[in-house]
Amino acid sequence: MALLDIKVPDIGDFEEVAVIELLVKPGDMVRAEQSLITVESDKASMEIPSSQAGVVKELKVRLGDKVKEGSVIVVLESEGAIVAPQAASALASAAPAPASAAPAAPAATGSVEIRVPDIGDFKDVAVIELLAKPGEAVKLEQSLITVESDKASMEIPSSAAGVLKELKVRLGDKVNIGDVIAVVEAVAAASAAPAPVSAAVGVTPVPVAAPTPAPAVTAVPAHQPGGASAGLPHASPSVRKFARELGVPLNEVRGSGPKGRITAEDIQKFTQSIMTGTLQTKAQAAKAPAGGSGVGLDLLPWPKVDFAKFGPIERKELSRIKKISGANLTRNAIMIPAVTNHDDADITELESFRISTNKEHEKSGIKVTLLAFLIKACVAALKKFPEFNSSLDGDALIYKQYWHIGFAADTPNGLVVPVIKDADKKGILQISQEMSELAKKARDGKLGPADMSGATFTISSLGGIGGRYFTPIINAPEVAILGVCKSQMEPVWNGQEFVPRLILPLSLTWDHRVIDGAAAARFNAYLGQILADFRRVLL
Ligand code: CAO
Repeated sequence: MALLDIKVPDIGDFEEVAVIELLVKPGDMVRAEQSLITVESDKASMEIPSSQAGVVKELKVRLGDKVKEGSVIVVLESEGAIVAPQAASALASAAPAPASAAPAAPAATGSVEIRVPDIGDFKDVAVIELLAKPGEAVKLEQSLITVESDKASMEIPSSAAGVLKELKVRLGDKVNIGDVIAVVEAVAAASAAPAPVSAAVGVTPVPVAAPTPAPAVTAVPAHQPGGASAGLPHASPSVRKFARELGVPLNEVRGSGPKGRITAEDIQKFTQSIMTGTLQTKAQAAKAPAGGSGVGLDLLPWPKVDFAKFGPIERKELSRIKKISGANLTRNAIMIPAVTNHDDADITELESFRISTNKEHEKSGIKVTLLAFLIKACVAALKKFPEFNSSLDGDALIYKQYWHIGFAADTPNGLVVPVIKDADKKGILQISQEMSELAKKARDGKLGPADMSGATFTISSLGGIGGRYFTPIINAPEVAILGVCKSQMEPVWNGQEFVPRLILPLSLTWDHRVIDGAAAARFNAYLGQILADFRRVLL
């Protein structure tokens, strides 16, 4: 065992380059040639590999640090003999293009053959990306293809501005120095050098691969908006490889790294969004037939509107609660064949009982709420119609022998659903008290997972706010939810005359895979009867 400093090799004209990615962490086993960090100048990015196999003892650099030739980046516990740190100096020939070696802008008209430039030790490198299509206008230095060896990947730019007439290579083709990769119908650039340029012009000098270990270099990656590579995805070779392995279209991934660089994590998140169905690739969207294929949702992609075009805007991130509940609500709204039945309950007597009870218990500090009565009434209805207190498990129903009732609570950060456990065993006073405690915890953002789990049925009450009826979304894996709106005095025909009664609007949403319309109508009717006269619970 020996401790070995892995240093930045000779990286050509690069004076000081920024560390933009850490690819290993202390404790990681690394292979010889495995990339340790990615550095970037304004001309290129490159991965600095380890010259030895071993275990990372210490990372000597942090994101944003500036490094240059000879800077120690990692201390490695090497398994082999100590390797002279200068090993990396063999990289002299791996120097990427000097920053100053920008190509002379060629002025050419007519067909220009674009050839693979001198790419050093590379032989038979594979074409891994086609970055332009025939018919497209290409700028001078715009990358046309990406090639990759096992050491590095690089983009081959066009040496002429014009229209791409023909691509001479296909994905997977192997190319060598001098091979024609494309034909561009060139237009003379105003700023072009007057000297005539032969058709097979030399392109932007590109980084040269070196004997082992070579930095993996992405040529022409300087990702400056409006720059030559603007519009091209900005990612290191290993990230590109990772994206290719997963079939992720890089140009559809939003980079979260510095200067919009795409990181491995961005690729993972993109893949997750595709897998969970929250995102579609352009190719998937294009394939979606108008009538749907029965596979997935085949939805159109989400409309992208530049709102700022129409007026001033402000962008604010969704709260954590909204992000989590949004994903759940979307799944529940899409996956459950839900139906909502609206009904009314006469709560005239119940409300006067509630008011008198509150007067009686004034000193106790407990406020008896309508919601507490609703919870008790729902428990009675759930006991009478047990499928409303069930959950789907594949082709089976799980009937729960407990009655835990969730209630939606509005908080400054979004909607949460605390749960009154064993509501069947508790009285109205206890439920009222627990509800007020849970509602306070909810508003203070102090609810724990235990406070919000285990519900068998949920009530969403907007009664204190207003409205008539609404269609609540079922809180899966529950199979029904009761929405309650504001009660109001209404004239009700009692057979002889209209009498003023306090009417409570109810909206019951139910999962049609589990519950039938008739059962839902019966559930609502029974709930209404109990709310009208709680003595019915005793029958
Ligand atoms: N009809 C008429 N008035 C009602 C009522 C109803 N259905 N329900 C409650 N009220 C009245 C109460 O009488 C009380 O009035 P006073 O202040 O004059 O006594 C007032 O509204 C507040 O009621 P409350 O203290 O009983 O509270 P609540 O049970 O209505 O609400 C809670 C508690 C946590 C449910 C509520 O704060 C809340 O967050 N509601 C919003 C839930 C929600 O957002 N649901 C939508 C989910 S779908 O997006």
